[in-house]
Amino acid sequence: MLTSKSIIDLEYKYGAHNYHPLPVVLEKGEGVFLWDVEGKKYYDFLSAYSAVNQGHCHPEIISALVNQSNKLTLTSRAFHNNILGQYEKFITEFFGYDKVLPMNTGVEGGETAVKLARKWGYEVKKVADDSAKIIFVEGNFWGRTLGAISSSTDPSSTNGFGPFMPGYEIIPYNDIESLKDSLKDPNVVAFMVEPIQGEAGVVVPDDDYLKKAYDLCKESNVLFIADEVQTGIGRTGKMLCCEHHGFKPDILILGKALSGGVFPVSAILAPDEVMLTIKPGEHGSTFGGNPVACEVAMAALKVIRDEKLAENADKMGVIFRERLQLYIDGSKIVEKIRGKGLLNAIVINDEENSDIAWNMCLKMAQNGLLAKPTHGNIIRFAPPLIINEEQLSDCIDIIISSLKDFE
Ligand code: IF1
Repeated sequence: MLTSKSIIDLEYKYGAHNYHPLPVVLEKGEGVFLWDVEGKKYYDFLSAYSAVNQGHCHPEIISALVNQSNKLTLTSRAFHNNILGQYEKFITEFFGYDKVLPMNTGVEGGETAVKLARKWGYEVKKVADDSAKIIFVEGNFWGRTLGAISSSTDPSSTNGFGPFMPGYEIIPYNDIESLKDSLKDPNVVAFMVEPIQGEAGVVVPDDDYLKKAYDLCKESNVLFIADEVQTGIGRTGKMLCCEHHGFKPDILILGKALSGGVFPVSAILAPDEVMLTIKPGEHGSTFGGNPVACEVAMAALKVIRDEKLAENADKMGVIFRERLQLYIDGSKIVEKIRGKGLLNAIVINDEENSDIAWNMCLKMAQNGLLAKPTHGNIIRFAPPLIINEEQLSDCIDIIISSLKDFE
C-alpha cells in the first residue's frame, strides 16, 4: 500500500512544483469529512476553495455524473446534444438572466466576461476599436491565465510572466472615490470585482461599497461584472453574494461549486444586449456545455436550493464568528475574524513569525481539521455548507484548542 510519504515523493519527482500543499494525502471524501491514505479522518474546512459547498461526493450529483457518463459525455459544440438546452433554460431561470455561455473553469469564466465586455463596448457603447478599458481592484484573484494575472497586484502571480494585457486599470478595493474617478474615462466598458475577495484573505468591503459601485457603473454606462466563482452558490449565506447588496450584476461569473466539486463547470450569465454581441465561431471551448457538465450543474444547483444550504451557511456562519470572536477577545496572536456566511478567515498577528499560520494549520491537521493559510498570516475557514451545528461546534473546539498551543 502506498503511504502518504511515498505518494508525496512521487509527486515531487514526477510533477511540476507549482503548489506547496499541506503534507496530507487524501483518498476519500464524504460530506464534511475527508480521509487520508492512512485512514485518518478530517473535517474539511477548505472545501477545495469553495468548490465542494454541497459536501464531498454528494449522492445526487454523483448519480447525475454517472448516469450521463454512461450515455454520452462529449459531442463538442459542432453538434447539438439533448441536455444543453434544458440546462441553459434551467440556469438562466435559476439566476434570472437572458442567456448563459457555458465554459469549464473559473478563469475561463473571467476571460469570457472580459471578452464580452469588450465586444459590448465596441458594438453597443461604441467605444473606438482596441481602446476598451476594464477596471479591476487591487488584491483581486480570478485565475492563472495571462489575461487574469494582467490584472493582478500580487507579485507571486505576475513576476516573470510579462508582458501583460493592455486596456486594464487597477484601482484600490473598497474605495468608491477611486472608482468614480476612473469611470470618467469614456473608454471604460466594465468594472470586474469579487463581492468578497477570497484569495486576498476573505476581504469584506464596506456594506455600501458594492451597491454604490454598481450605481456608479450604471450612471456611466459601464458593465458591472461580479466574479462569484468563490462567493457564489450559497457560500456567503445567499445564493449569490450580490444578493446581500440588493442588485443583480450585468455579467455574473460562476464556477467551482456550480458542479459541487465533481466536474469542471463554469458559467457566464448576461442579458441579450451583452451576450448576443458574440457571434457564432467567436468564442467557445471543446468541453464547454458538454452533457455531463450540464447534468452535474443542474443537480448541484438543485442540492443548494432544496437542502437550503445558503440559509444554513448564514446560520452556521453567525455561530462560527461569534464563538471565534469570544476566543479572539482574549488572544494575543489572533487579531480578528472576518467573513460572511461560511466564507471566513482569521488574521494572525505575525510580527514575530510568519510561519505561525502554517504551523497552526499543521496542528489543526493533527487534530483532525484541514484548513490552509493564504498570504502568510491569514487562515481561511470554509467548510461545506451542509455542516450541522454539532459538527461545527466540534470543529470550533478543534480550532480553538489548536490555536491555544501558539498563545
Ligand atoms: C489555485 C486561490 C482561491 C477564484 C475566483 C476565479 C477563479 C478562482 C474568485 C479561477 C480560483 C482557486 C484557484 C486555485 C486555488 C483557489 C484560490 F487561492 F488560488 F486564489 F479560491 F482563493 N475567481 N481560485 O477564487 O477559477 O480557473 O481555478 O477554476 O489556483 O490553486 P479556476
